[in-house]
Amino acid sequence: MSMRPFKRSFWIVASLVGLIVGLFGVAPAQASVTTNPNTVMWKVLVGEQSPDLAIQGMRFLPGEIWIDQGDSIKFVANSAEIHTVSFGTPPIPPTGVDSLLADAVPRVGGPVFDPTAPWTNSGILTTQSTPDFPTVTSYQQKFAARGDFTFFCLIHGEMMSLTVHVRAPHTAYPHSQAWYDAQAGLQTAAILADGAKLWAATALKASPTHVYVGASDDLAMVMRFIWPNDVVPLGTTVTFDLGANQAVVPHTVTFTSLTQNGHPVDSGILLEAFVGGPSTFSVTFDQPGTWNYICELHDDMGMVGSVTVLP
Ligand SMILES: [Cu+2]
Repeated sequence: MSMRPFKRSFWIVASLVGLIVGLFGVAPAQASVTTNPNTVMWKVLVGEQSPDLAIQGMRFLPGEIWIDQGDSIKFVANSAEIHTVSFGTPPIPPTGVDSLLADAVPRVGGPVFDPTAPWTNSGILTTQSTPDFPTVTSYQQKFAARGDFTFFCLIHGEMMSLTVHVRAPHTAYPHSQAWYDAQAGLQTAAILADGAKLWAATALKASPTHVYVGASDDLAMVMRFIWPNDVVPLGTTVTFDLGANQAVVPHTVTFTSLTQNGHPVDSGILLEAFVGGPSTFSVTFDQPGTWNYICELHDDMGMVGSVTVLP
């Protein structure tokens, strides 16, 4: 699939509502800094996805972890969907795609977490790099300060957060990495099941003339057209509808070869009505043939479809 320069940028709009709600409720905890010889390295997964990339989760796993002063955490990208590990208040107020990218892309802070810094950021974590902006696959922080620290994903806002409890050196751990990993496995299964349920429920509402453009709640996103391959008679109007999204997830309906009145048939960015964008797009098919279309933001996750128009 082609990658256009603007491509994933708009994806980031997904977070704006959650972000604006979420950012300002998180206050840095009190911290005391000492040194100790501990070198335990913990692992936190960032994002979840189904093997076909259709379902994308919005969680850190675990979402809460107890470590000792001097320990480190390695955050590992676990999905094609982009995420960040962030703490504090972004330097640029996130009012749009450009400002959000300007905050999300640069890594801010050193290898040792400083809770007194106004802003700490991992850069954009994803398993699937893009030429559109720099990304990373992992991020490491050493915790030299004691306290309770809540990190969040700048892309998905407060619904995706991680609380790190940093306790005195040699405090007994309540859980092992194996326990967290086992929990992460269960939670991933629950997230993917939630996405599958959402997908199935949306499919029940869909028809060849009413195609849902993705589906989402605060846990999972379905990066698919539902249903993606339709057959209709000539002259049929098909409506593409964003209405199965509870989270703000932008998509496009972009036909790859169909033109009407000399113009490519392309919805542009569709957003839910409450963020001010159009949430449906209708096309009346006046030419027989099979017309392929893609979501320009998520085609690399397999979000593509076709309408076959019978003569
Ligand atoms: Cu999409």
